[in-house]
Amino acid sequence: MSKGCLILGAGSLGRFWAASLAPGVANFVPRPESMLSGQCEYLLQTFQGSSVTVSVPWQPLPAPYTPSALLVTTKAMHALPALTRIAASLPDATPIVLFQNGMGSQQAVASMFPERPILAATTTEAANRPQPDVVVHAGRGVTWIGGLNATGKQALTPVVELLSRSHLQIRAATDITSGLWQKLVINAGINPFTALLDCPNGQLRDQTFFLRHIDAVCEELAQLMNHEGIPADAKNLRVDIETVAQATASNTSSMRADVQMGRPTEIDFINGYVARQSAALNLPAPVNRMLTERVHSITNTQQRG
Ligand code: KPL
Repeated sequence: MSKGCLILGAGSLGRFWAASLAPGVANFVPRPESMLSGQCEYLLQTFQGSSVTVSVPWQPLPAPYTPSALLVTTKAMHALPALTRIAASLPDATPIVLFQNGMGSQQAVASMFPERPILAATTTEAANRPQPDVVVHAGRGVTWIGGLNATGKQALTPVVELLSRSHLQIRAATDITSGLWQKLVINAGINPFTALLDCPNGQLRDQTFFLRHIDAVCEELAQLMNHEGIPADAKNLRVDIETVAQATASNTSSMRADVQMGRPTEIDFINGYVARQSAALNLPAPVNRMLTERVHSITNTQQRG
């Protein structure tokens, strides 16, 4: 077993995990074409409010040691392209742990690399990056990890042990796909509405547009989940969504933040995934499709403007 854990994606989530792992364990993988070397330095504002300076080495691949795992903390749309570019320089046995929001990108990685150990994680830890060199641990939560394929399941215990060396709560999931669906429900019910209405999570319950459409979003989700063998009831899904929106009332959702910063959003892996999968199964999902189109249209307008 080696000491080095690689992290692909040095955004808020990647920096948060690098800072949380035991000192000296994490290394960021630079993009193959980038000339990055030396240390990536930034400030972590802990949940208790103190500031800690963090310094994480950039480790071009192949690494001079056997990596204990590769954590992929990119946005959903970058996960497969980024992994494809580094895969030849990564040992076949290195467990790959996918931290993406939504659904679709994890399955694409698992089918592109069927022989590699692939795991997925879903977390309720909240981290944001108000400035390029500052990461804020905004909310404490639990991180569930589970194998997506047979070799991923075999790698679960060492990966959970590795990540448990952080101060965070890590749990092994026997069925991570259900966990991914639960997170998808929350993101599908909060993220597009907060992005379109430009409001924090806690204000959704006062918004006519949210109140008009949330039941249909939940019905379309429940219909698809039941079809995929994940038992779901639309009314309970709405309760789950509203509970998280209130628990994170002052949060800016990741999608609202992306729109505010003019970055591409993960809508195609959230409501867009629900709309596409439903269409493929001949199930109606007009509201998830409408939300996907509206989020696309505000980000397209930004790009033109
Ligand atoms: O995960 C989130 C996100 O912003 O992507 C929620 C749970 C909606 C919290 O903001």
